[in-house]
Amino acid sequence: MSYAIPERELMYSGHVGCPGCGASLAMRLALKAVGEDVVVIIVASCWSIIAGPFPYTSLKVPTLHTAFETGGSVSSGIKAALEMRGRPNTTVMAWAGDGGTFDIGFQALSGAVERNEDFIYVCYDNEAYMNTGIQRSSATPWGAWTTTTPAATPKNTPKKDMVAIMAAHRIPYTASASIAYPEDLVRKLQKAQGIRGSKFIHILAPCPSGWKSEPAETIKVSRLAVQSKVFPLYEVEEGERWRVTVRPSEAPVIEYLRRQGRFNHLTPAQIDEIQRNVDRHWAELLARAEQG
Ligand SMILES: Cc1ncc(C[n+]2csc(CCOP(=O)(O)OP(=O)(O)O)c2C)c(N)n1
Ligand SMILES: [Mg+2]
Repeated sequence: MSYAIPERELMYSGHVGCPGCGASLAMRLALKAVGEDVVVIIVASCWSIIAGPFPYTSLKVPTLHTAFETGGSVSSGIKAALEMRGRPNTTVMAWAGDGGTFDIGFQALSGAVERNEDFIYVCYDNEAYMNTGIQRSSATPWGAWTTTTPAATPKNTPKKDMVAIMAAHRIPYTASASIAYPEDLVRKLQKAQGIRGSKFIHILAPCPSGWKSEPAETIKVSRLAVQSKVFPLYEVEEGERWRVTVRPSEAPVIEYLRRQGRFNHLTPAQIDEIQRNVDRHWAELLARAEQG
C-alpha cells in the first residue's frame, strides 16, 4: 500500500500554537494535501496568531490575513485576481475558525458559495471563540462549559449543523474531516482541489486550553469524536450524494466526554441525553447516505 500522505512540509516548526493544538495539525495536513501552489486566506482567529507576527511566518505559502467576517468575500476577490493574472490553477484556501464561519462570517460565506466561487473553505472547529478567551459560539455543543456558558448554566442549545447547511447550498463538495484520520483528510482536500466551484471542509480541532483536555491526547480525543459518532466523517457531492467515509466503532459518547474538563459538570441523565441525540443524528446521516 502506498503512503497516501505527502511528505512535503509547508508549515515550519516553531509556530506559536499551544501544545496539542488541533488547529495547527489541521493546517499542517491541509497544506501537505494541497501543496505549494496555494494562497491561504486566514480569517481573524487563533490562526492569526499561530501564523506568526510580520515579518515572521510559520507557513511556506503565500498568506493573506483578513477581518473576521470576510473569508467568503476576500477569497472570492483573491481568486478573481489570480485569474486576471493568468494563474487560474492556483488554489485559494480560506482558513477560518468556527466563530468566523458558523457565526460572523456566515453571510459572506453563504453569498460566496451561492455564487459557486472557486475556492476551498476550511473551517477548523474548536467549538468556541478560543483566541479571545473561550466564549461560546453556535458550534459549541449542547452541555459544554465555556466562559460565557459556565458550569451552572452550560450551553443549552445544540451545535449548528454547518455541513448540512453548506450542502443545502448544493455546492459541488462538502465534507467533514479529522486530524485523527489523516489519510481521509488528505484525500478530501485533494478531491476538493480537483473540483471547480465552492468546496467546504469542516475539521474538528480539539483545543486543550478550551476543552480542558490533555495536550498529549488531542489525537485520541479526535479519534473518539469519530468513533463515538459525535463527529462522523462523511462527504456530500452537489448537496445530494451523501457518503460516510469512515465507519465508526461503537464507542459510547462518555468515552469522548470524560477526557474533557468542559463536560465535567454533566449528570448521568445529561450524558444519556447527549448519547440519544448522537444516535438520532447518526441514524439521520445513514438514512441520507443510503438515499444518496
Ligand atoms: C469584527 C470583530 N469582532 C471581534 C474580533 C475579535 N476576535 C478575534 S479572533 C476572535 C475569536 C475567533 O473565534 P473562532 O473563529 O472560533 O477562532 P478561534 O479563535 O477559536 O481559533 C474574536 C472574537 C475581531 N477580530 N473582529
Ligand atoms: Mg473557535
